[in-house]
Amino acid sequence: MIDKKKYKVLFDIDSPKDIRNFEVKELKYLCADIRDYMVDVISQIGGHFGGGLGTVELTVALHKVFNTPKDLIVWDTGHQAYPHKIITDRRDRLSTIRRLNGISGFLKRTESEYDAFGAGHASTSISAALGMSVAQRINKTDKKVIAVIGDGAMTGGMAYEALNNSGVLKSNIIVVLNDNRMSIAPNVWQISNYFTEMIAHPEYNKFKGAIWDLTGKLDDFGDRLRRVASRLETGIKAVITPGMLFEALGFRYFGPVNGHNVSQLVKLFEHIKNMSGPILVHTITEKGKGYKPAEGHVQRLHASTPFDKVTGKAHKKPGGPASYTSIFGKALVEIARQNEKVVGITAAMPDGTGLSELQKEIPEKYIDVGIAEEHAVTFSAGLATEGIIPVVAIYSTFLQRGFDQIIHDVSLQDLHVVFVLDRAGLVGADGPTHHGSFDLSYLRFIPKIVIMAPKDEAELRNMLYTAVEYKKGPVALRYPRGSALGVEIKEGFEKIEIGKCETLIEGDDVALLAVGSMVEYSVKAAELLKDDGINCKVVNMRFIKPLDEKMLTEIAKKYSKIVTLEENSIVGGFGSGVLEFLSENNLKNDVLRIGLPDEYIEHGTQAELHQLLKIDDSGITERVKKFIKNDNLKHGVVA
Ligand SMILES: Cc1ncc(C[n+]2csc(CCOP(=O)(O)OP(=O)(O)O)c2C)c(N)n1
Repeated sequence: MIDKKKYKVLFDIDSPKDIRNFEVKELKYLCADIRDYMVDVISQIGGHFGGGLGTVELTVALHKVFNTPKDLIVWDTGHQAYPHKIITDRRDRLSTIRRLNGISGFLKRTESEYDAFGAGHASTSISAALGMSVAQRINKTDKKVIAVIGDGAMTGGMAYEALNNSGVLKSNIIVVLNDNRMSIAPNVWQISNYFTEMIAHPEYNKFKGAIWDLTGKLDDFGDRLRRVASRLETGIKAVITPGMLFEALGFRYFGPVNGHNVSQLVKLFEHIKNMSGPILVHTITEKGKGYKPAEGHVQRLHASTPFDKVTGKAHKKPGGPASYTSIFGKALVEIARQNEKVVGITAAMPDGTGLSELQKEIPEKYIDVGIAEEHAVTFSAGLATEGIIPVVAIYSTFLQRGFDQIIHDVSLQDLHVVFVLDRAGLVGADGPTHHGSFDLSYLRFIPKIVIMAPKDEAELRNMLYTAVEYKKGPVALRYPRGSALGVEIKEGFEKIEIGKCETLIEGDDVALLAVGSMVEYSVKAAELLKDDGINCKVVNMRFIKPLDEKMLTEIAKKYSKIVTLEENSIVGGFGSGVLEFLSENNLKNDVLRIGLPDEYIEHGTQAELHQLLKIDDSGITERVKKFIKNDNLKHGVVA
């Protein structure tokens, strides 16, 4: 329960308009309240945490100076926008964040008129804001447009494409670089080293000799700076500032400024608000600011399950089976120890993907490329040309970013790259921006690629081994978020025959062909259906590509009714593959495709969503029963 009386001003505010009536010196009370409120609420329910604590002053200053919602603030990625949500009509619903029917953990246009642009995936803000700013010109309107982007998101290539384009278009756009030197893990943004060295230098813009010396100490960038400095030197005066990079791209650079000094921020935004052309404001902030336990553990408190407010420690969860993520992380270390060619690649998600295990055990085989999934894929292709075996661990949803690279740089050249897609299927609280709903569809039509999905953690280990040993071209391995099944894990690894499925249960009435996470549900459903006198054959397909065509033909000849089950969109996924095969072979079975419907699925727990979509054991049971009775022959539609 929240005690409203303990907050000085937070509950006097109904919208940012009220903030505009505050004296600047009063804003610090609001900032303190927002911080306290975030700690009070998020410690009880969990959610993204550290990022938002770092953007409190920035958020208040932006809403104080700019006329939102008319003026447009575009938040990058979105997890750091909780303070924005609190002061823009969602304060009282914060306790529902990321829960079924509650508000989203990210920005969402349908949720509030203050959310100018949806977010969830990183590095989109400058592009979107630039589009909005050009629209002002075309529409002859005068809304201000502000993008707020983190230093982590600045490791993504799209941010530079947008910066470059902003300079060319000379559009009126303000980019606020929220630099806390952290991604989820410590950031790998090379440019931040440049800032640090520049800023740390006591007289960096006074003594060009000192700067000259400094640029010489910077590796690659040093050469470029040296060239630019030398050109400037021949002009009137040679001055190098931390903003030179942005100045070169056509931005006016302001900073670095203390992003926790709200009055200074207000003053600065007032000063630049009516300037034309691209402007970059560089704020230095601290993730977890103002909450001691988070200041010490910013990585842990990027997002957290409910935690103890005093210690910052997450409440103990009851023990259970290890997660697929950690099983993968450990298996990769074992494989990398046996095979010196194997390296692990992450796009800024060492913990999320389990690669932190490799980082800890064999650091020289671990590479973090930043939030740069496209680059991760082509970089891996380059490694593969030289006989290295890259294991690229990227969440299903984020690999969408590397789609063309998988086709053009990897598959077309038959390069052996192993893609490991964690969070394949519904991820739960992160919702539609993060669900891994599409990977089977966006990978399946790529010629020759091998796609597999394990039914449990023992199979995951063997599939990883099989993928590393495969050598002929790209292999993708997908598995869901969360705990594995707790099955016994044998020492060592076994190769699995490519394209070979396994039958788990024999039965004569209907065939359930399942992949990955749906295998367990199918086995349970088969048990339930037995009580109704329906005997199911249950097959763990293992491979989405190549399909086990021999087995499929046999099944199609024996069973008039076939059910396909996958935790992927039913459009273009495994079930579609089965239908294509049957059709091409003139096999005319009735097929029910069970999977994710052709729509975006909101947030909720994984179990809640599975139940709602009728893809859990009882949902499957109900739908198969109807199917058997011929009530539900509309292929693939949620009954
Ligand atoms: C394309 C993409 N890849 C990975 C992620 C996962 N992710 C969420 S937040 C984050 C770190 C962002 O760092 P930064 O932009 O500096 O923001 P901060 O958390 O420091 O405020 C990452 C890697 C993502 N959201 N989008």
